[in-house]
Amino acid sequence: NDLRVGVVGAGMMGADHIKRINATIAGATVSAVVEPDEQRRAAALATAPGAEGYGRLEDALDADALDAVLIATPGKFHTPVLLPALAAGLPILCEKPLTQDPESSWEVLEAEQATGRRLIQVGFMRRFDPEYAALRELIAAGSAGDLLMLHCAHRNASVPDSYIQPMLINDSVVHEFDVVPWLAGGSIVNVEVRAGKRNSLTPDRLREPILVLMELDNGVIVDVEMNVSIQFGYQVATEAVFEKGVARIGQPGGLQLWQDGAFRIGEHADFTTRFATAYDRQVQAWVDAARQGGIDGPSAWDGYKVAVACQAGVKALESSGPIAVELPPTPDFYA
Ligand code: ISE
Repeated sequence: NDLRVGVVGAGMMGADHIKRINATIAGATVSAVVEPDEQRRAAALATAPGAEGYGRLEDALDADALDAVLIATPGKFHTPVLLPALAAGLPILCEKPLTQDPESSWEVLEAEQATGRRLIQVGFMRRFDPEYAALRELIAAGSAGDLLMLHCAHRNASVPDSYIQPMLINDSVVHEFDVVPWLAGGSIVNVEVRAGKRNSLTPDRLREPILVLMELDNGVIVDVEMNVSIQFGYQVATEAVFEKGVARIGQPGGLQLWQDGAFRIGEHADFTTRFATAYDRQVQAWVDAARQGGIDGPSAWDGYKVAVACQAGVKALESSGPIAVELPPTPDFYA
């Protein structure tokens, strides 16, 4: 039997996941679309034959319309969806961030622990990107020597009107806060943000690009260029510096064209194509695990750790110098 997935939130990511589940993912179908906005709900339902529409998750739960929940609302709406989904004992794939701050993330951890099972997978999809996975293997294998530094570039062509200054951290660098420790095998001890010359093309409400510096407890240092008005396209790339070499991921690929005295290669316009393979692999891994009642990917504890790093990152955005990232001991449940 297919896993009946309820997708909560039918914005850009929700609509993308609905299409993905019905077209690409084996063993799952979208059975419910939960979206308060009627127009968006209708548009999503038109792409999901057989699915029922609901305004609230509770109504879909009352109708026994789903076996698992994919949460794709903006981060500030995650807690009120996570709590009833946990109470119903359903496996959950929650788009990043887990929640907006460490306090609410802790509340979610407690609710998950009360169910006695790990039910929440957080949508840090970069862990499912083949190149990130290859770099992690290289680091772990040690064949190029120890990892010393990571230079990360995180560039968006532009951002929507709803994107405000703290989202540079909470919505964007949130990914590096998860994937950097996953790659480098340490945890973040502090975060610093430097803002240099402002891009005159960025919206008035933003001051960027920014340079985010992180120090890990294993001595590795990391810089992230966070840039959301780069105009030309979407680019997420990393250069890893080892004792005996350098590795790069996220370089443009595909068709190369020499014409009219110039050389061209394509670049992505946004994350839906750049990380399409990662999203596919992430959702398939989750569906396979959810059919057995579990998860297969970043946990709620990973989500909590990132929330703590984001809180330090936002503080760093508003002050000068490094801000410490202080984590409580890992609860036994997540050890
Ligand atoms: C967006 O919300 C994402 O999650 C993308 O992966 C990220 O690159 C972008 O900067 C965010 O706004």
